[in-house]
Amino acid sequence: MRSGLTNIQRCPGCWDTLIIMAIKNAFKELGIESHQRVVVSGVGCAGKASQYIDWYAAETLHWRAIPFAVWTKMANPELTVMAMWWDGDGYGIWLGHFLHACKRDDDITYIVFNNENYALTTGQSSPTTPVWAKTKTAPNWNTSLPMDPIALALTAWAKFARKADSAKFAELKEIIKEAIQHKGFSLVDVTQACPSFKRW
Ligand SMILES: Cc1ncc(C[n+]2csc(CCOP(=O)(O)OP(=O)(O)O)c2C)c(N)n1
Ligand code: SF4
Ligand SMILES: [Mg+2]
Repeated sequence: MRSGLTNIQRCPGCWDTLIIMAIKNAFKELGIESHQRVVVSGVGCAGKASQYIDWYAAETLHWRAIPFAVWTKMANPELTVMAMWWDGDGYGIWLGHFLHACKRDDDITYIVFNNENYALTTGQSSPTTPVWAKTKTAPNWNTSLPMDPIALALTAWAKFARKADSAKFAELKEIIKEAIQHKGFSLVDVTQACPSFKRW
């Protein structure tokens, strides 16, 4: 089990690797080369993911991946810009950035690694934790219902909002390709297994 002290090492069998590989393969199949793309991440277990592959990358603060990505796109509209965020980060601490990016229809692709908990900090409830789940901050059960990211995005007028699953690699890659090709804001909310803390 991870210590929670670093976001460089990950637990054996962590499924975020599959999401990263799906993103990498999606770019490759679309013929978008490393100098044509920028991937921005926030803080979370996969925070360093933006640095694992040969793309221009920025690992930003916990809640700044979307603004950084939007500014990057404004500075150079020729670039394909992606923001990688996590459920606690993107739907909790700085939900506002997400909703306003939907509303403005910023031309970025937004991939959320949704493991339904705050994993880097060792397994607290996040905005998407199911109500029946037991977590470090809910030892009996969660007392509130989980947020629905797709419904939230649609409420804020997003035109592309899709769910995907890291266990269905081929489908995940195709959805990511569609999201990258979509002009305007696109959300892909990826259900991610977290063997250390998500036991539901
Ligand atoms: C501004 C700020 N607040 C809190 C933290 C502490 N922190 C680091 S990771 C994390 C939770 C991450 O959960 P999530 O966004 O779901 O990513 P995961 O680790 O589950 O992939 C928190 C609260 C921080 N780094 N910065
Ligand atoms: S998401 Fe879960 S399994 Fe993956 S590194 Fe974090 S704690 Fe470990
Ligand atoms: Mg999480």
